[in-house]
Amino acid sequence: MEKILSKEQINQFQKDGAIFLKGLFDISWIKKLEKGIEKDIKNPSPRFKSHTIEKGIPAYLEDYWTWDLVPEFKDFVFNSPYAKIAAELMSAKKINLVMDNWFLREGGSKSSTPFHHDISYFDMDGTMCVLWLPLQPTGKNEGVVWVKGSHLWNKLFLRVLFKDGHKVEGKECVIDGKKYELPPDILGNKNKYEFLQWDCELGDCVIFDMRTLHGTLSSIIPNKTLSRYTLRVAKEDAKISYIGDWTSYNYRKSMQEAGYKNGDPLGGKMFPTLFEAS
Ligand SMILES: O=C(O)CCC(=O)C(=O)O
Repeated sequence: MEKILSKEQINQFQKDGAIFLKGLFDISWIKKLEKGIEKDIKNPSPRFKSHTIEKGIPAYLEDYWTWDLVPEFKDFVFNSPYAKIAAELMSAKKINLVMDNWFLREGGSKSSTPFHHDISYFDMDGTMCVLWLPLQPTGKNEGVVWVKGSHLWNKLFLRVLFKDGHKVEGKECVIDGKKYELPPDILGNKNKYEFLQWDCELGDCVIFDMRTLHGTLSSIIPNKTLSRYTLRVAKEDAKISYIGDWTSYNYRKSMQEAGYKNGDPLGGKMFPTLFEAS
């Protein structure tokens, strides 16, 4: 099968923990996802939320795990080139869905994304990556930034809530020999870190390792509404691993009700296979 990415791009992703990819997605996918968000807002899932506490001001909105509720998202998840790109980046034989989200920051919203890494939000262990696909042209000071190389720190940080105030959930602890620490104060020590940030045109994206720290760095508040679709997928080494009490209660409950047990490989109804090397 013909390769989409070069060896240099794959090496860069593995070294930096995030890579900018120019024009990989056809504009028709972007329009489709935009339409998906419009539909989702009109008929949201029970998981839809605003991270902005004050009412009546521009908000920072999110819905997740809606791929099987919104046909536009389902089409993207199964038929866009992402699963194949992810397989190349992670040298995977097989790619399974972990979870989809969208985020929409209304123009003028003061709410921001806390620095976090996605690995601590999920009851899974293994090699995973995340697509960050802006649905409007988004300047490098208007989205999130990535802490270069942070996926290789060999650290796990507690989950931080996106709701204003950015509360850290749970306490420092060791679970199954893995230490979960308080996330570092990135904003208070900006000069200690190297950041990756890119201007994105329509069709451009960033793909990052599930362990790479990212969040809002700039204090500039975009005056236009910006949205992005994000999609997490896993390589064949990923397993179900129920971790601390801070992981999303509803998500875990549904996984347990669907019969997923510790150590199970990904697959089945909730985590379908999206790509398999022939
Ligand atoms: O784009 C955003 O607003 C947040 C994205 C993010 O932090 C994530 O997908 O983990």
